[in-house]
Amino acid sequence: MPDLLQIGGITDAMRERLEAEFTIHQTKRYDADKITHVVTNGHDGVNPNLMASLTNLQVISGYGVGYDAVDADEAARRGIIVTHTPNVLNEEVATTALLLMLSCYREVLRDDAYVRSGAWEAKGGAPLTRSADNQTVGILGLGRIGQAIADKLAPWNAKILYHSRTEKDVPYTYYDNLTAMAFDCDVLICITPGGPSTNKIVNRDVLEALGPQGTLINVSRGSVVDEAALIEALQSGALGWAGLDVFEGEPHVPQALRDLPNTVLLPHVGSATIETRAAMGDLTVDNLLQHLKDGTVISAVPECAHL
Ligand code: NAP
Ligand code: 8YV
Repeated sequence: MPDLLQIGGITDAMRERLEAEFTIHQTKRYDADKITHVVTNGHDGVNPNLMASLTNLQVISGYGVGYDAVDADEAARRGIIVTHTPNVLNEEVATTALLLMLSCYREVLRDDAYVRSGAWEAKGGAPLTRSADNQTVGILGLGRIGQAIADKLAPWNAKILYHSRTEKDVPYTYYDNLTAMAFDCDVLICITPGGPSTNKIVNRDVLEALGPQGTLINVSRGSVVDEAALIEALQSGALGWAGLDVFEGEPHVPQALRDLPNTVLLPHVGSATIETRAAMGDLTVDNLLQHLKDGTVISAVPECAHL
């Protein structure tokens, strides 16, 4: 059986299907020249030294849509196909973005604590919150998930603005400048890929443009937002609220972010439901099994689509 290197965890269902077709290696005790396939995840990816050491590697199958932890250009240069799991998680990640936005607007964590602490009985009704209806929402990255977020915002009667590299044929207002969009919106939702081209593009200027009444939602990658600038803006009141699923050094989350009352923090669970993770796991394995069968894959990343 061909040799598969497993990086990071996989589900029991994935293991069962993979074990039937591959010898799975999880430790450092393997013969690098024998490994033809790798299964990994969006966080661990495959580091450059490992990629270079696996001289007979043919496919890297990623459990996740974001592949910033793999150098896909270098993989393509080496003839290695990188695959990912687009589309099957669009709705879940969009739901997570909405969950964070609604939690910030309606102060869900504060009010939950209000009930649990007995403050309701002791002090009476909780302070009022802000309505999430009729807001202007700027989407940074109107791709597969960005479009699902726009669709899910419809019942809240949101006005949608967007910034991406290219203008799309959509009924929303395009901004070629992120700071200008941040000036014009109440909520900025980040859903671009990570990597060098988006590194800290949500910087101090963007956060200040979003302003004291503004809300930042990040479900993309921690690297997209300048976290130090974000903490300062939230502490000073230059930015109103932040709902974050991803962080620069996750799983480490700076104490300052944890201490702030105007943040809602999630442990990178954008796609983390039983149903969606099962669909992602199936596609991750399907890519590997199809490659064994006929040398093709289902969902190569764009950089490897020609291989
Ligand atoms: P996608 O369909 O490729 O969409 C990406 C969007 O980002 C596109 O609109 C693209 O613009 C835009 N973009 C790329 N580089 C940009 C740049 N430098 N400046 C401005 N816009 C840029 O990807 P997707 O499937 O929606 O996934 C997006 C990302 O979400 C993933 O890569 C991953 O990092 C993140 N994600 C997070 C979770 C989570 O658990 N929190 C789960 C899934 C995905 P163009 O169309 O103009 O190229
Ligand atoms: C995964 C993600 O949790 O798909 C992505 O890009 O960020 C998440 O769905 C991550 O890739 C870990 O596998």
